[in-house]
Amino acid sequence: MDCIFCKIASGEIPSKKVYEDGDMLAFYDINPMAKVHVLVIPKTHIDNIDGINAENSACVAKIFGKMGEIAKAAGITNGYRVISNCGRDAKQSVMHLHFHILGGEELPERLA
Ligand code: DGP
Repeated sequence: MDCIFCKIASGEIPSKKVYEDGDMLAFYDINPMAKVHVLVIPKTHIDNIDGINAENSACVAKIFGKMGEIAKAAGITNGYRVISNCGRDAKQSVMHLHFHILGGEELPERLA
């Protein structure tokens, strides 16, 4: 499968990493939408939120369990927003489940 985030997860495509373990990777977004913009992905390929099920949801729970630690490691100290675009109307551009962490500054009331 030709998935850019699978290639980032495997290290085939380099990224600026914030956190990594066997199940997930957090790295800086190439096109930041806030002063700090990190993407968190499961290493296992899941297309998007619609692809989460009872068999693969443990990695998603683990990602959320680490979200605060990742935000802190990226230098966020005063709150953050987590977004996951799912499907065409949401303008999902990379078909590998990812969670945007946005922060490092006061965010507009509505970014999503
Ligand atoms: P979304 O629109 O929710 O599918 O967001 C995809 C994000 O992925 C977008 O903010 C830009 C980012 N992105 C795409 N390609 C790369 C890449 O090769 N490296 C990094 N670091 N980020 C990427």
